[in-house]
Amino acid sequence: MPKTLVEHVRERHGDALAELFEALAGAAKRIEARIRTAPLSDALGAFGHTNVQGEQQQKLDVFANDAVIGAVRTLGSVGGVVSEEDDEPVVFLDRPGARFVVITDPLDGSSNLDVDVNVGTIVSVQAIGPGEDARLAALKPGTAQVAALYVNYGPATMLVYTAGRGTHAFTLREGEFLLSGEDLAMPERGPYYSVNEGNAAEFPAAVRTYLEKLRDGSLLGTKYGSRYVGSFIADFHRTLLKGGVFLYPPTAKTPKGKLRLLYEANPLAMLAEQAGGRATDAGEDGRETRRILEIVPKEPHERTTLVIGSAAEVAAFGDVAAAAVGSVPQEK
Ligand code: AHM
Ligand code: MG
Repeated sequence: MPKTLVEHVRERHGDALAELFEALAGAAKRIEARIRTAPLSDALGAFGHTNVQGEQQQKLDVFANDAVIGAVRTLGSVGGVVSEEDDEPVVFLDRPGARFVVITDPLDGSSNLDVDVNVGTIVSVQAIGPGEDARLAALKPGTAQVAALYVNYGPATMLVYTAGRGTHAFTLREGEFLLSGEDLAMPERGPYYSVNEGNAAEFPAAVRTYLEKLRDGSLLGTKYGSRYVGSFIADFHRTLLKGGVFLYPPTAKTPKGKLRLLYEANPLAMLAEQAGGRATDAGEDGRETRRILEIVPKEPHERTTLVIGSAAEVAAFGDVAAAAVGSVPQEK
């Protein structure tokens, strides 16, 4: 019998993190059960509220958010939750023993729900120091993350986590997340790039050049294929296992990128790096690229551009972006 998630975390990282993971895995199982039968249970469709991102909340967004918050609320080790779905962080009062703040996108890719395409849950865990406010504790660079995980509700439901000692995968079977891949290593390079090419006309010149060179094989010696689900977890999970690169560059609509630093880019950047991959921003505004995990956040819902994946492709993007710095006159 393969090791369970909780056993794995307890052995490597101790009781407190294992207890937190048990709670988060419990939330994932509730979300999974609800998603699997959603078309039969009136669980699909809009909830009728727009979140702080200006996006229509789906009923399942609200269910997933309640599931995550409800699961960790009773743990004395958790001081609060920052969620994509809540404008303000939820702070649990009177928690002298709080060690963690949970930062989450409870149901990422929810616009794909109505068409039965993969969605995911993302969690980043930051440490809270004695007396530290949960909101401020969340506003640390990704290098300070204690742990990161996602759940991919795909043909199999898989939970992938790191707590700083490798990236490990677990598959849900009969109510238990069981170890199915230990110390995952992202291929050094891969066959695919993944980007919403519908926005290509709005991408900076460096991004367009990079994609062209991947397609024609002049950058890394092979011609790249294209894959894009439009669910970050599905696109990242494929990139983790097969290699390649996922990009969300600036667009006219989202000049600072679409994805959120704290609960989308940071946790997946930690998982990528722990598997030998890399993650940077797209070096917008005529700057060179920055490592995602070193960006100092200013507010919980801030966005970033993102280039994440195998070491070779992300490094090559950095080279193309650096060559473009200074070649385009910047507006004063
Ligand atoms: P969401 O958090 O509102 O679900 O939005 C995030 C999703 C990601 O899952 C995905 O990578 C991205 O939006 C796709 O955006 P686009 O449709 O612009 O390509
Ligand atoms: Mg989301």
